[in-house]
Amino acid sequence: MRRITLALLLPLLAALAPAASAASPVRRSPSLPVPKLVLNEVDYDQPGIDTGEFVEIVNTGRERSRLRNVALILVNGATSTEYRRIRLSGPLAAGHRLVVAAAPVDVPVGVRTIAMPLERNNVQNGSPDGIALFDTAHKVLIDALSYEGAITSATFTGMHRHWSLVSGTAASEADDNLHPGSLCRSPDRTDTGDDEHDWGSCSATPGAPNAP
Ligand SMILES: [Ca+2]
Ligand SMILES: [Ca+2]
Ligand SMILES: [Ca+2]
Repeated sequence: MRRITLALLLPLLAALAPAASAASPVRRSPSLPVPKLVLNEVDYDQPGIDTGEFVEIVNTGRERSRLRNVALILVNGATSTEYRRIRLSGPLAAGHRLVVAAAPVDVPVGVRTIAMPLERNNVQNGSPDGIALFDTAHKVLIDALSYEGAITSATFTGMHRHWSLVSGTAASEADDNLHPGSLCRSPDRTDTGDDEHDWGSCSATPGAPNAP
């Protein structure tokens, strides 16, 4: 006859025991904080066909940000409604740049890129049109730019609230298809809360500090 030993009993007792772990409160990871990001540079118009569009984003916070809840939303100024959304992803270290770009845009080694969905004409040329960085989890507008005019009552798909894409006075500088330049925060990353003060014309520097 087989002897019942403690070694045999332990697995049986464990199986019969109430599921203590199931009764314990479920540990949820805390929701991600709203990242500290700025739209830092935009090239929405190029000579010829617009195949080199990009949007440069900088993590201006002190912590690494996780971007899975952040969307780059493009807004049509004719209707003040969203016409394109590009979901961001992955981490972005403090001070680092992310470039959302069409395929031909070159960035420095080590700079992350996220592809725009189309080969050309992803970003409308005004006027006006707008770009928003939006935290979809907290429903917070992180940063925005309205160019070639002021969009002050934008709506995003699936939301009833209206958002102003202007901080202070709208930027008066515009991109164009005559010169290979961009719109950028100048000096690099400057954010005083007034778009007219902060945004100017630049040489295009996707993934690198802005150069007037
Ligand atoms: Ca364009
Ligand atoms: Ca341009
Ligand atoms: Ca740049």
